[in-house]
Amino acid sequence: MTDAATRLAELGWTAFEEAQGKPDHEPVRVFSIHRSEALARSVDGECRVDLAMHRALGAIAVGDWLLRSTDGDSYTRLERRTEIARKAAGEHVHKQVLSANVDRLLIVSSCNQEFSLPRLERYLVLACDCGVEPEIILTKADLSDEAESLARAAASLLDGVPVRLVDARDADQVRPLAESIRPGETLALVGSSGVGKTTLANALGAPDLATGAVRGIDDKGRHTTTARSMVQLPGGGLLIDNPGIRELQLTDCERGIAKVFSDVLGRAEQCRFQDCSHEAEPGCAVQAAIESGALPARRLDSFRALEAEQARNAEILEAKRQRARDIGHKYRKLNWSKRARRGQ
Ligand SMILES: Nc1nc2c(ncn2[C@@H]2O[C@H](COP(=O)(O)OP(=O)(O)OP(=O)(O)O)[C@@H](O)[C@H]2O)c(=O)[nH]1
Ligand SMILES: [Mg+2]
Ligand SMILES: [Zn+2]
Repeated sequence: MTDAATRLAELGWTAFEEAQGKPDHEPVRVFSIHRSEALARSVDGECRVDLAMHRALGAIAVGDWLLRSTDGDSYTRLERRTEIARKAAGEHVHKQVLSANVDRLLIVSSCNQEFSLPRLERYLVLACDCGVEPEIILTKADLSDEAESLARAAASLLDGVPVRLVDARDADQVRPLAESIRPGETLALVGSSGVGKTTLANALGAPDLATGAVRGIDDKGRHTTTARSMVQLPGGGLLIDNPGIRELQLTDCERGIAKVFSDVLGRAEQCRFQDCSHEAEPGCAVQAAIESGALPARRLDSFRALEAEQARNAEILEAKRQRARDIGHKYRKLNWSKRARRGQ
């Protein structure tokens, strides 16, 4: 590879983006987004993208690839290899892309009151749905006597999911994770406030990022990190640190649910009735597995809750998309009849 090609690969450029490249256009990757500008990096160094001047770009996310025309006058966003999206916080249902073109999602949880299997299941569904490799990092292992059993419980949630137990402040304990990062690989840290995402980023060698103490009573963090940003790690690889997520609400993610809950769905296929609700029907294989102890009842509850949530949000999103399509259609019809009247 030429020097420029190597530097581009180090920024996370892959064959997927290469296939979308255009002559006379320079690829730049978005590292952070501020009110009116995005900070991006190309093989030649840092650059700023004035978002007010380039409104046509639409919503961009940290990790996005843009193509800048040689005169610097225009930008286009490349199609995303993967996107980590959730239902945006608040009453209204709309999808918010948290990070783009991520290869591995580091789901961070801590060995204290914050640890919750249903929460981990949510994040696993998110990762599996968007085709990103999930990995669970349990921090604050130094503060708990039951860290090993929490790690086993976390590993039972998805076949083959790696689980690492660490004191995130200790670079030696974080080293195996650091050594597993491939050059040009993009990782994103997600999890509640105060679990140690930024502490972990610092232990991985990220340039100094601020961390904050948690409250004594309930181990909750104080939302120290307030903006998403990506950094280049000294050993290669790119890392996106996210602000703590209060509540991860899923949108349409049926694929992710099917993957994470294959134990429930596999048994559901064996039920006598195809439309079994797994309550009290005769011949229900799911209830039989729960009674025999092969399937924890908690898994069925989690599956039901997530399935209902994604279906609700997906339905509202689809209705919105349909409304937007209808408005577009009416608008095009109106323009067409105006042109027809003008005899164009
Ligand atoms: N004992 C111990 N403390 C830790 C560990 N990881 C993080 N901490 C401490 O937990 C507090 C919160 O850490 P942060 O890294 O700021 O947490 P965060 O997840 O980035 O939080 P937000 O930015 O608010 O989302 C800091 O005081 C850290 O020193 C750990 O593994 N062991
Ligand atoms: Mg932080
Ligand atoms: Zn059933």
